[in-house]
Amino acid sequence: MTVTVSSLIEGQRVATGGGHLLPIADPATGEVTCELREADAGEVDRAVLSARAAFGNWSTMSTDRRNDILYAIDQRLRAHGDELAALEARTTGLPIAGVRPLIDRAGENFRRFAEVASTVAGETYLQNAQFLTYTTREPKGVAALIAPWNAPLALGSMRIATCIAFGNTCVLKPSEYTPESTLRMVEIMHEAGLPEGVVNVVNGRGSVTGEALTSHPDIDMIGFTGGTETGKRIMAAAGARLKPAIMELGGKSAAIVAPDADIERALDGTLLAIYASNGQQCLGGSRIIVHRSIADRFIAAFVERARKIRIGNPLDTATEMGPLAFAAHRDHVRGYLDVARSDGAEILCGGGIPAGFEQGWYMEPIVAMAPGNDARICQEEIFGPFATFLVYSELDEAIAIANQSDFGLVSYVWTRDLATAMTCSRKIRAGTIWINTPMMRELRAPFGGYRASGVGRDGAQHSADFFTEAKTTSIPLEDTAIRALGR
Ligand code: TXE
Repeated sequence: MTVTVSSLIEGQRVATGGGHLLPIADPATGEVTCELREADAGEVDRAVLSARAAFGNWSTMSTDRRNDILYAIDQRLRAHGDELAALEARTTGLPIAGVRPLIDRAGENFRRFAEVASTVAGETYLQNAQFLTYTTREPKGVAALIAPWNAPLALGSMRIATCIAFGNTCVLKPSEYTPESTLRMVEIMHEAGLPEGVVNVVNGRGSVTGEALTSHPDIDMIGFTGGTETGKRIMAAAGARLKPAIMELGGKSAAIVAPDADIERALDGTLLAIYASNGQQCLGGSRIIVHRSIADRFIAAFVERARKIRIGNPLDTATEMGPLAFAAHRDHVRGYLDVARSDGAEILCGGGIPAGFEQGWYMEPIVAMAPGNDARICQEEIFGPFATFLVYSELDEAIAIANQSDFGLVSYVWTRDLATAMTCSRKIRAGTIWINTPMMRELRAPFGGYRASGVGRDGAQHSADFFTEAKTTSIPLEDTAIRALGR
């Protein structure tokens, strides 16, 4: 059965419209199960007008009242957790065991940023004895938000929560490969009491719907999570209209495994960091840099574990790796097997189509040994289950390898030595350093990338700074003299 999806404007799914029809296949079977009716520029314009119309009430609603709604959204998303997790897993190919906690995380995004909004305060300045100066923060306006296909609900809810918690309204465009789950999430948000027009969803290709949205004259800022090349195009559109943009882009993150590391924990952590979410994550630890003294043992154990990863249907709770999101992306990732060989790298395992999974976009997790960090497989974001090993002797060499990258999103360090940990924390040029842990998010802390990994930071005060305007007001405390001209 094929469903047709399109936009959601003023709290309602848009049923009619002449937009281009895009077939969307189920990643596990390759069969078309959904048709996306693409929002054209006219539909995008309606969505922006809806967000603008809703901005007046939403931006002037008391923070406490807004927070009541955000807390209700958190509760209702959690209450629909199983439904949303099944929809997200089926339409993205992500194993449901990994997706289910991400739905609670989506709810938490609204709770956390409501908490931040309830603590936003201004400053007062009395250093100039003649004046009282104080600052306030105001909602910025209507945001164009663009989300990717690798974690539609976790990343889409982060974009929405950081925007509306501070009194803004928005139009969100999910990826054209995974439109369904975001529509359902936003419907549930309205059932929780979200006023119509605060969050609108338009679906379609980036080159059509995405460009119509980011270049719309009546948007005030842009929030984007996606690839670096697309990020450049969106920042160019923002620059043309002088709109602020926050960008969470690609990565090619290093995981350093020191000789004193807890080997079992480092194995678990490095496997998870590259193969979780079917390897499709910007913060994937794709370059594993192991100390020479433990390299043979560690890599052999890693390959043995990679070969045993349970490949299966994303809706099966035992599945550890499902199909990649769409056919072209699976081909893109497998294409790097030839790149690796031309790099002079050695493929240690994986890359084939698992027996019994010829339907859909399945592939075996890949492990490669690179000849050096200048290899393409070490420099280019593959964005799939493709782990690349490098070997080092001295810590400064490992840090130099980690930093020799266009990207700088996150880095992982496995060590029991405090000096090693602090040296890596200080010297690795990446937005987040995880020591002895796989990825974890502290939403109160800033998150974002150096260099090609992004512009700006999400998280607590950093999101408040981006999504509000700071205003300064000064009032004389006494009759101050004013120079009289022209008397
Ligand atoms: O995502 P795109 P793609 C990386 C990863 C991947 C590469 C390309 O390396 O291989 O990006 O992936 C919308 N104006 N990541 O092409 O193009 C698009 O419709 C406005 C990392 O699948 O970045 C979608 O909604 N919007 C990333 C969103 O941008 C445009 C997650 C992301 O699409 C647009 C995904 C335009 N001109 C991919 N062009 C992460 N950081 O997690 C596209 N879009």
